[in-house]
Amino acid sequence: MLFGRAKKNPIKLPQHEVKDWVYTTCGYCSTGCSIEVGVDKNGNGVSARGVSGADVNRGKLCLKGIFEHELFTSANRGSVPLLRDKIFEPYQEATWDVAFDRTASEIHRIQETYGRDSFAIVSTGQILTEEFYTLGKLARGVIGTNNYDGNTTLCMASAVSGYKRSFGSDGPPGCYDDFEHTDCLLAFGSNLPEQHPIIYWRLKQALEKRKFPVIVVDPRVTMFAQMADMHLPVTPGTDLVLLNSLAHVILDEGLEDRAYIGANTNGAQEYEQLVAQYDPVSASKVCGIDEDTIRNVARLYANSGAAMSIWTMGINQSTHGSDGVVAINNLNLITGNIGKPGGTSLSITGQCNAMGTREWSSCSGLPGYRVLEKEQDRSDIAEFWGIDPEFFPKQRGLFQTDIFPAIETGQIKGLWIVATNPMTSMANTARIRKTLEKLEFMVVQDAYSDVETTEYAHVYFPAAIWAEKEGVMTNTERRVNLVRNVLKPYKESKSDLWIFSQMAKRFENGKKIKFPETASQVFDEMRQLSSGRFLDISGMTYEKIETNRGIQWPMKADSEHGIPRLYSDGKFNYDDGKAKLIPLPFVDNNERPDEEYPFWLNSGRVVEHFHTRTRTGKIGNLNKFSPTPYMEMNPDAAYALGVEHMMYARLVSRRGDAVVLVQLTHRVAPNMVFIPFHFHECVNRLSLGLLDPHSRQPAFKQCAVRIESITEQEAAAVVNNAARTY
Ligand SMILES: Nc1nc2c(c(=O)[nH]1)N[C@H]1C(S)=C(S)[C@@H](COP(=O)(O)OP(=O)(O)OC[C@H]3O[C@@H](n4cnc5c(=O)[nH]c(N)nc54)[C@H](O)[C@@H]3O)O[C@H]1N2
Ligand SMILES: Nc1nc2c(c(=O)[nH]1)N[C@H]1C(S)=C(S)[C@@H](COP(=O)(O)OP(=O)(O)OC[C@H]3O[C@@H](n4cnc5c(=O)[nH]c(N)nc54)[C@H](O)[C@@H]3O)O[C@H]1N2
Ligand code: SF4
Ligand SMILES: [Mo]
Repeated sequence: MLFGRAKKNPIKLPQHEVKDWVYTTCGYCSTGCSIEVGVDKNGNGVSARGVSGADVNRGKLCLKGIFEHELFTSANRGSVPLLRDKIFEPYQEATWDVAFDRTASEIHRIQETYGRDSFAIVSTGQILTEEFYTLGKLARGVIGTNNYDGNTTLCMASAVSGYKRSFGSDGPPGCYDDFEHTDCLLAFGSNLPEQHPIIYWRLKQALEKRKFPVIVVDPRVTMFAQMADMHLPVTPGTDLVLLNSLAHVILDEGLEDRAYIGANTNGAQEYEQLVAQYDPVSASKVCGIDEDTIRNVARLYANSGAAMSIWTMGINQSTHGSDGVVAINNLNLITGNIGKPGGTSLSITGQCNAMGTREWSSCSGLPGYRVLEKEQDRSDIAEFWGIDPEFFPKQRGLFQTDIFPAIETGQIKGLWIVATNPMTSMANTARIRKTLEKLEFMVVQDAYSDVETTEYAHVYFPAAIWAEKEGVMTNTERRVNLVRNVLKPYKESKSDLWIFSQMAKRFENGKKIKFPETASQVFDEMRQLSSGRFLDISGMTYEKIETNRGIQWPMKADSEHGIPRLYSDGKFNYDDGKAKLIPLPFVDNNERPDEEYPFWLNSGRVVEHFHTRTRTGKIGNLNKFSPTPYMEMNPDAAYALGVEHMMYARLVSRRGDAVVLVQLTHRVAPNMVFIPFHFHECVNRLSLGLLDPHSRQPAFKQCAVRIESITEQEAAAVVNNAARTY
């Protein structure tokens, strides 16, 4: 079957005989689409289709989901554990027992020599929730390191931190169904049509039934901006100023919901004093949006019966990411738009199970939204696991982005990387490379053996991927979805769950704590630990989740359904039940364009690729749409520099340089370039990644670069070199 552009690069779907269709959930983005994998008579995954009765996607899939079955056998899947004494020597194949023994003995040696926290663990948002819970048990209860965190610090940390500051707890309060009820949608730094195509499709469906204004705030003319009623091309990194100014207009003109503010919030007075300073005239000079537009949007939002805000990385990946989230929450609190149909503050999550790690991995504390700082939480979990509560630290340790500098300074000597590829995804590649070279020992656990980070590892654990295993994942709208096991793990690769429980056996506490063998037994533990809590899942079973095509938490033991929205009763998770209105002064600390580095460097994603391309880079029908690193550049800026369309150019920042293919487009302003971050040795060679003070999330979206045209010979040398290394 052929579809897409019939003549140029059509998508080719070969015909296959499908024997069974097996229900599961897509493992790429956080939308959480129900998917059926077609399995042929030899047990191979040969096709995929959306599940029509599923509330999330109603039969649709985006192109990543359509080809997801191809990743089971795509190039360089890890097939057997690998070991070596020194980095850069060739790896030797090993049995699992030898690989586990070597890793456990290195962890013991490092912890005995330098202290328990000198061994760090960095995980992900892309394994199953049961695996997260089990890794948390291992990290917190068995190995006992406090330097344990995930790549979600690159992704959702600002949303988590902002929700906690405003509402007293993490947990996105809204759902996709809110599109059906809203009277105004404000989207910040989110390119929904490319990054969450099926959530976008849900929005389009709602708009077909009932027109309401869509306003997109993004410095770039994204696909989302093109379809919007209003596009606000905000100056990079200044959303906070815009948000404070919107609130200024609402309060100044008396458009706020006084009754809601009075009944459900604290801190109104201090907040009002602060936003009083952000009049639209002064704010427009900083955020680049003219004063009348600020006033119009503020009035539109406040006068709508129900108004909602969504956001993604344009807000989170900023030096004031957490403040940006709190500012969005503030806007919704003063207009009474939390927990009501169509009135919400909904962070669009990134990775398929970034929510699962927030809820259950113990990265920032203990399972089930418990924290290390509370004695009761420590003793509850210690008792449940059967260990001494004193084994737990009394405060959380380093965030992922602080773990790397701690390796640099010698505080951390050993590292276990689970399902993340920092050599490509962290800012300032050269610095990360030097950092990883300093480690005495590193183990990488990944579904692919060719991830760039394995170049610096001593041990490689080949992991099973996606539907080669079973368990749940939580999507953007708190919906717990089931990944049913479709195929056996590839060759000798094993599920992350099995790997964690085998490692536990090699430690003292691992003999005290039970590590159940099956995912459903682990799920039962989580259900027990969730009972009566905010994220109660005690009413769920795998069967119920499959039958309902996903269930939103909370779902108590005696109820038949999940709850679509949080805080509908106006009761928040602070002791007095009130949310906080927090004053947020704007601090301008970004690296900004100047004479030497005159362009903003913006980075993000394209629809056909996922992150560091370990998966999509190997799937022909996806990779062919963007096989090489490229940048979007404004034609006028290019003309001034003698740079041409489809020629190569060099970018230089204070960190390093990169050579990329130029694509001329008016999507970006003359003082900005945009580069998808999917390619190794590209945008993150240049990026700075200043950290947000609350969430420690890097400002991937802003730094300064200059652009140099290069000769064809120079370009050819770089491209040939890149072709050799990939
Ligand atoms: N196809 C595909 N889908 C994905 C992923 C993928 O890799 N590929 N990854 C998933 C993950 S983990 C994530 S986190 C999400 C990310 O989803 P998105 O956040 O939607 O994607 P990005 O392209 O990273 O960034 C979104 C927009 O932020 C804008 N931006 C930059 N600076 C600013 C600013 O100062 N203010 C504002 N308001 N906007 C700004 C950029 O111009 C960009 O258009 O996508 C998920 N879905
Ligand atoms: N410049 C710039 N940099 C960015 C961003 C940006 O917008 N701009 N975005 C940031 C964001 S939001 C994110 S989320 C990060 C993502 O950055 P990474 O987490 O480094 O990216 P991935 O390529 O998704 O890495 C996940 C790895 O897990 C492996 N994997 C997949 N499934 C499994 C499994 O079941 N088990 C195991 N063990 N392995 C598995 C994959 O093969 C892959 O190697 O990048 C960040 N970096
Ligand atoms: S929208 Fe996300 S969850 Fe749905 S098919 Fe595409 S990648 Fe998978
Ligand atoms: Mo992300």
